[in-house]
This record gives sequence, C-alpha cells and structure tokens, in this order.
Amino acid sequence: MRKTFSTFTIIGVIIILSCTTQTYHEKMVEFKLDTPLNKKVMMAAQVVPTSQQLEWQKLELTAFIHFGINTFTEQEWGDGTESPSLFNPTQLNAIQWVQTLKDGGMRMVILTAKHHDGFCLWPTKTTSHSIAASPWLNGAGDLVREVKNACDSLGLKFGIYLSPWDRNAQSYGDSPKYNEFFRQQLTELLTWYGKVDEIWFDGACGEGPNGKKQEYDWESYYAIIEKLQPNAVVAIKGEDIRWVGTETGYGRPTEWSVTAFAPGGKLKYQKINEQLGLTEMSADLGSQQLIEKANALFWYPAEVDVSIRPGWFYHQKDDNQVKSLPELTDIYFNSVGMNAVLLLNVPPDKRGLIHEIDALRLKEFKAWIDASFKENIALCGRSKESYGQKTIDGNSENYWTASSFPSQLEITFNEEVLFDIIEIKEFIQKGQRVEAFTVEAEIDGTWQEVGSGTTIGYKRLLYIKPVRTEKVRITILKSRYDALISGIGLYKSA
Ligand code: FUL
Repeated sequence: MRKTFSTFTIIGVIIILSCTTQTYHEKMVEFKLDTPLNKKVMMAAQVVPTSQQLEWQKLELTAFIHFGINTFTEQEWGDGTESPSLFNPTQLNAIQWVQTLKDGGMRMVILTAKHHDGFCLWPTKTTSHSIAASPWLNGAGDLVREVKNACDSLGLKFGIYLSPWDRNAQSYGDSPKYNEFFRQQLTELLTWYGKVDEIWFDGACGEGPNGKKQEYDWESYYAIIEKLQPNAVVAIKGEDIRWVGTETGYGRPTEWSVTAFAPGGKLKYQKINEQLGLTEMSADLGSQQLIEKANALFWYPAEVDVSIRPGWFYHQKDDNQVKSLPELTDIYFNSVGMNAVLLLNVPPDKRGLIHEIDALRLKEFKAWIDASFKENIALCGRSKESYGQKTIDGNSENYWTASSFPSQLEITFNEEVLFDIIEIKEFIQKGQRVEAFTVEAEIDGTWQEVGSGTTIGYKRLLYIKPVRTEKVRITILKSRYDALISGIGLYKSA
C-alpha cells in the first residue's frame, strides 16, 4: 500500500464529530397522531438496530441449505405423502458442506430442518415423518446436529429454517392443535443443539381455496424463541429480518432498513400493512411519503435469498445451470452492495455432498471478492486530517457528521489511480439517513459524475466503468439528519 502521495481534504460544509445528545429508538418508534412530517423524519433517522440485528448485518454473506425428501424425489414442493424410505444419502458429509460454504466466504449456514413436505431432518418426537424412519444411518442419524457440529468446528454461525406450512402433519388446519405441534418442534430445535443464530419462518403456504386454513400463533412462537434463544434473529415471518421481496438475488436500489412495513406475523402488524397497502414486495417501504402516512416505523433490514441453481433443491438436470461467476458477482453488488445480507442457497445432491460444480463456483466467487477488495485505493497516502483515514477505513467506530447539504468530501491523489468500485458506509448504529449522493472524479480537468445513488445504509457499492483520476469527491446531497459516514472505499475489480 502506497502511503506517501495523496492528501485528503474535506471541502465545504461543516463535517464535525458528533457530540450532540440524541434520542435513539431501538427497533421501532411510534408516532403521536399529530407528529409533523419533519419531526417524523428526524425520528426515522434515529431508529437503530438491536445488537443482534447489527451483528447479523455485518455477516454480509450467509448460506442456505435446502436438503430433504425433495432432494430424492426431484421436487421443489413435496406434498407430504413421500415415504421416508426415499431419504438415503450415501456419502453425506456435513463437514464438506460447511467447509465448501466457508471457502465461498459464507459466515452462517441455515438448514431446512423441515420444508413444506413436513419431513424432519432431526429425530423429532412430534412425528414419525422424519429421518428416524429413513434408511440413512439406519434411522439413527440427526442432520441438524451434524450441520450444527460442522458449523461449530469450522467457526460459522448456524440457523434453522422451519416451515410453518406442513403438508404432512395430520393436525395442520386444526389451529390450536397444530400450533402446539409446531411449538414442540421449535422447542426441540431450540433446546437440543446449543446456540441458534437465525430462525427462518417461511411465509409460503400453497393451500388453495379448498385447503386447510391454519391460523399460526406467531406470538407464542416468538415467546418460545425469546425464552430459549433470546439472541437469535428471526427472519421473514419474524420480526428482525425482512424478505427483500424477490428470489432473484436483486434488492432495491433504494433500500431502507427503517420501514413503514411492519414486521412478522402478529395480527396488529398485519393490519398496519393492510392499511398502508404494503407487502414485502412493494417498491417503496420507507420513503418520506410513506413516513407521512405511517404511525410507526421499524428497523427491519433486508435479506436477499437466492439459489445458486434454478431451484431451491438439487436436481441433476440443473447441473449445467449453476449460476456463473458474473451472475454471482452481479448478485453481490445488488444485495450486499445494496444494504442487504445475501442468503445464497447451495443445495447438496443425492449423495449428500455439495456438487463439484457448485463448490468450484463458490471458490471462484470468494477469490473474486478477495482480489477485488484487497486494496482500498482511497486509503493511499495519509489524510491531512487525523480522522480522515479512519473515516475512509470504516473499521473504526469513528465517523463523520455532515450537518448540512450538499456536503462534499474530496480525496486528492498525487498520482493517477484506477478504480471501478465505490463503497460508502453509514454508521448505522446511529441510524440510516442518507437519501441521495453522487460521486465525481476529475477527468481532463473537469469534475464528472461517475456514480450516484439514493440510500446508503450499512453498505452501498457502485460498480462503475473504470475511472482514472487524481481527484474524487463524494457529495451527500440529501440526508434525513446529520449524515454519519463511517467508511469510503475505492477498489479495482479483479
Ligand atoms: C419459499 C419456499 O416456498 C421455497 O421452497 C424456498 O424454501 C424459499 C426459500 O422460500 O417460500
């Protein structure tokens, strides 16, 4: 890293270390009826994540494993009538799964303990429709334990996917009975395996007009989690992590972690969403127009789930359709680079192994990330101000406060640099605030815009045409309150 050539100057409007006292609202804020919009917006800027949500956001890359009876029947949604005798992986090796995912840069693994077909990957006492009735290890296996142990030994976090929709359970549709059954399953999973970091409640339910109508008792499920795994984050039909609304790997260019969209499955929150006409898939979940109408806001950050293959489960016919490296890197920019966490699904095959093609692709993906983000060019040289480097660095707890807008931050290099990735981070421990920014480079003596965006949040990446310049400036055009910028990076992609 060159340390001698560049200078770093802050131009224009005041950028000072924050020292005012403020009122932060952890996870949610409610408005009084007559709260004016400007006050609401200021309060929105001070909704902050819980420590668990913050830790989760920092993971950036997480993995999904869809594995179960569908793996053996070539289906995506089993109907619950499949015989457990079909489940018979011959070379199952959970260490190979977790090591492969780790080699792909993943920091957590979420396993489908039970998908919609109701087949349980652990020896549950709640039903005989489980691996205990399968030929795998003569019915003595416990796949949840194997994956958890592999995660522990390789240092990855561990999560559980548990489908509320269950097409095998006899009691499904008899609401109190099934709720009790589901609570028992949840209790087993949250007590038998040590620490669980994420619980993923799928929102899908394919019951048609003549199907069984099951009312899920979300509050009682959450109470169990609160009691047994208070540090876990709960996703999708949970109140900590939001489904981004697509399964394509692409988030929103404007992605607010503070949403008017209310989290989870509680009835009172569903009503809020009905009133505001919002679903996870709505284009806008957090604009000022929406804040104006809202009575409450939530820290409810986005998770982007997508499969490395066309389906969620392994199908041999898809071996030639594993996503390419450019597809994965594009997904990276559109998920991690858009203020979300990527949840990449990698389904093991019938042998019980992650297929060689997928494993290779994951390695390539990690190698590309490592090579592309190896050197933060913005760090070249010393900043004039003692704090400048820390701001660019983003690893410290320091940040800059830009208090009026537009506010500019200029980086001057004494020799030409080349980059095509721009990274900007907000200090989200104090909220998400920036609404618009631009990035310019001085090219042939004039400032030219090379990138722009709306929200930043935890991390915003822009993948742009390569730029050669000696000067870069970032302008925060609009922010809901003081903009707290905790990191700036310029990189050349591999
Ligand atoms: C959806 C399910 O229906 C899919 O099978 C898959 O599990 C995906 C992650 O969530 O809702």
